[in-house]
Amino acid sequence: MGRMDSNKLKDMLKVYFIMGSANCRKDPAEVLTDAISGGITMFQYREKGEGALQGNEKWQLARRLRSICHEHAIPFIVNDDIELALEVDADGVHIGQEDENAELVRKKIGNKILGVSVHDLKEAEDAIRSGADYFGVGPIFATTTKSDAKPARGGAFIRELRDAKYVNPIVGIGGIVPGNAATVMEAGADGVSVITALTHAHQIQKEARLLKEAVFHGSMK
Ligand code: TZP
Ligand code: MG
Repeated sequence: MGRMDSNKLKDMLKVYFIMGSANCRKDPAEVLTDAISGGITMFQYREKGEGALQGNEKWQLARRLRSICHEHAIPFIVNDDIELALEVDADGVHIGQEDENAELVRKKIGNKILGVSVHDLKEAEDAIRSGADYFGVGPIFATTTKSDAKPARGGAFIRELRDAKYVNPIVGIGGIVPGNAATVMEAGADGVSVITALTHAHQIQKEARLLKEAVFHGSMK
């Protein structure tokens, strides 16, 4: 099989749920199952932050979440940890600018999905040359989930990428909730990725549904 088809990937990125155990207020497996029932289209395991699991515990949770995803035909992506992604046969990896070199990562993962976080046109060009399949762009809105996040820029950089004629899949991240998701799509994103909008929701399934509604049909407000 060759590299992931860009239109298929754009569909997968629509409601991209990201989390690790530190983001969850109950069992991550339950959180993921609820989010899947609400209609998420892709999942990223991102084990970071205070109290994040390490070593064997991290790998075990990764395997558990991966099998839940695969039972429901949801692509399973691993953040940063290429070795883990290969070990659990994830569908792809997501890396930032401070992680392993994208070209090297592409070599290691073969045709698996490669997402790269980009913040300017140079990073975007480098990412594509290195074999990125999609761009992660953020923070769009203010977020407290990532302590070293850059300032929020709204949809400005997504628009800049589209104006520069990038047709590659783009997913926005940072402070996205059902009430503002439509504006991210209007800026030119193919989908939205969220952490706390779902992990901290009182009704995760319902919140995922609202997010999906906003992504596909625009804001209800
Ligand atoms: N990268 C940019 S903002 C962010 C990451 C990983 C955190 C997004 O979390 P939330 O809770 O959806 O704002
Ligand atoms: Mg990273």
